[in-house]
Amino acid sequence: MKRSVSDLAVFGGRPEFLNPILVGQPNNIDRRRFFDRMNWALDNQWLSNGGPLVQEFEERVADLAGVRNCVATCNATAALQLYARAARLTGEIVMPSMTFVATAHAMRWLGLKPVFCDVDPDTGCIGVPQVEAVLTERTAAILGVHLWGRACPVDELEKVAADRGIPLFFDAAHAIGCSTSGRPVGGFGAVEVFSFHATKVVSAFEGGAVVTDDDELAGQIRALHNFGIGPYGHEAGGTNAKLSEAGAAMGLTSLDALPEATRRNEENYDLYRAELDELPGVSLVEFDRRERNNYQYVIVKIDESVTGIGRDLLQELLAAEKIVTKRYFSPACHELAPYATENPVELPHTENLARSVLAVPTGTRTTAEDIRRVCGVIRLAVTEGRTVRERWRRRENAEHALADPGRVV
Ligand code: T4K
Repeated sequence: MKRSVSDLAVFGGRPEFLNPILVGQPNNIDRRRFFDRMNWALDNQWLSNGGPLVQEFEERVADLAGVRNCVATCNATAALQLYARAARLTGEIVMPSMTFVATAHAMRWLGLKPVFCDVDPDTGCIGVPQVEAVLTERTAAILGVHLWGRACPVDELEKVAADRGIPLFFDAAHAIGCSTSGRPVGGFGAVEVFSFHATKVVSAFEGGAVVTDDDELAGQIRALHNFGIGPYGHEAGGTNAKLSEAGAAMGLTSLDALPEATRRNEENYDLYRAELDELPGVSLVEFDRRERNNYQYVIVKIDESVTGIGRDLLQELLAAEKIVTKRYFSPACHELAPYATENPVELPHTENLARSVLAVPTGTRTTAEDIRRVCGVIRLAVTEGRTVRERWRRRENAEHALADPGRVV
């Protein structure tokens, strides 16, 4: 247990962990079930192109999302693009900047123009006022992101989109197994898109899915993800965005483990809360307990004006302790190339959030003891925030002076 600033690894102390603990560590699965599925696929010599495991995976994802159709894909980025192609979108897509850059890149790659709007400062999601501030006659669609698994205000956004006569769709990469107003994420807007990347609560190694109640649209997306082949062939032709049977074997096994992953994630979240509660300048982004949540992203907010230590320094200090956190999402998309130069905008709430949030390790590999130790380091760093910052500044100045003896510091 570290007691003083000198115990911190950045100042020469022993790192808190011998082996790194990471945000995004894949959740545990039942390996026997996974290998049974893989052996079955290998025995049957059916490895891709909508095989039985992909079909089963699609059925189970559709069930969970409460919709009629699911098209499994190689990742969520491609899934977003498939919808944009199927819907023949051209022009501007209104979306948050507070998201993984994949959301914006997916659209730009197709020649669409991401138009970033600000977010609600509490939820990090877009809402009606933020969207209305940037809607123009060039807006082709609204793309909401259920950030950190917390759903956007779907009903209000659906109304805005309907009033304007433009489609609304959702990047639900973080939100499998979540609900809003008691209804599962998956059935809102024209389509919703899940990610099954290795770091997600349900993983297919790499993978994604488009879910929708629109049978015609689902048919078109299914064709588009397989070179345009099938009864719903599309003038856009098609691409190859299929999920493999190996991915589906993993996805199914990961779905089997979802209840346990959710239970453990919730316990972890509660422990972070208990450990960090009442630490001035530190708060956790809340989950609405009336809803179903997957609790996959535990987001700590740091208010530097109170703690004296900023989020970036805290992250650096944690990294030295072998605690790997992620700044989901900083810089925000509008601050990144190519958007920062192509379409400079100011989004105060987004910028504030992007500067202050840190995703901390959770998932089934993270133990209660790990969390207590992580929180112990955070507590020390924050309660001694001003001392840490000052010592860090002196250390940096000394390093610069060594590198450049003539420099005045
Ligand atoms: N929309 C949103 C809102 C998204 O968050 C994402 C993806 C997408 C769309 C696009 O979905 P996909 O097309 O990927 O299906 C990671 C993921 O690569 C990315 O999928 C995810 N969001 C994003 C939030 O996180 P990075 O750049 O942070 O990955 P990386 O390599 O730094 O790894 C993250 C952490 O996970 C590290 O602490 C290491 C750990 N990790 C990672 C992998 C791959 C492991 O422990 N094991 C692993 O196998 O983007």
